[in-house]
Amino acid sequence: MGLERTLIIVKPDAVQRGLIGEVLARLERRGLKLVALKMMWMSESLAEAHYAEHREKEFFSDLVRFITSGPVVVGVVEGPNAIEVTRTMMGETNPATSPPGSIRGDLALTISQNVIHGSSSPEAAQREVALFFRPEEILSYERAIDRWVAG
Ligand code: IDP
Repeated sequence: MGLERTLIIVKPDAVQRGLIGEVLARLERRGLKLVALKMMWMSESLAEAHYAEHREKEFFSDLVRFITSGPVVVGVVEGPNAIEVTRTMMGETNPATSPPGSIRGDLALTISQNVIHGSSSPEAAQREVALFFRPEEILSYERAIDRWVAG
């Protein structure tokens, strides 16, 4: 079974709205394992590096301004197909077309304030996890439930 790790960010809108627990609880309830977690205020340079693929887009400066506008919670979640599972749970980039039951479909309204980031591919996950966490900040541990959710 292919265990994957992916980066999640609870964005500033969700922190301000008191949704940290709600977002993390959904990921935990699915069975995903948090293996790293911290609260931080992203610098402009970290935000620009994280969103480098969007550098040429017209919304880039708004995106960097938003993601650096307040504290975020950044984590690494691990599990079978963690990258795809997290993306599916997030819904579409635009909350307006995200189905009910998804994080964005239940908790967000606009594309610029869409509550959560999750890495979009194995390559992105590897790059983004390394951008936010040192190797020793990512923990390896067993949970008693692992054989019931990741067996
Ligand atoms: P994702 O977060 O669903 O992976 P990306 O295409 O990687 O979506 O875009 C990163 C973030 O940039 C989105 O979550 C969203 O907040 C913002 N964004 C994407 N497209 C637009 C747009 O057309 N207008 C404004 N913001 C956008």
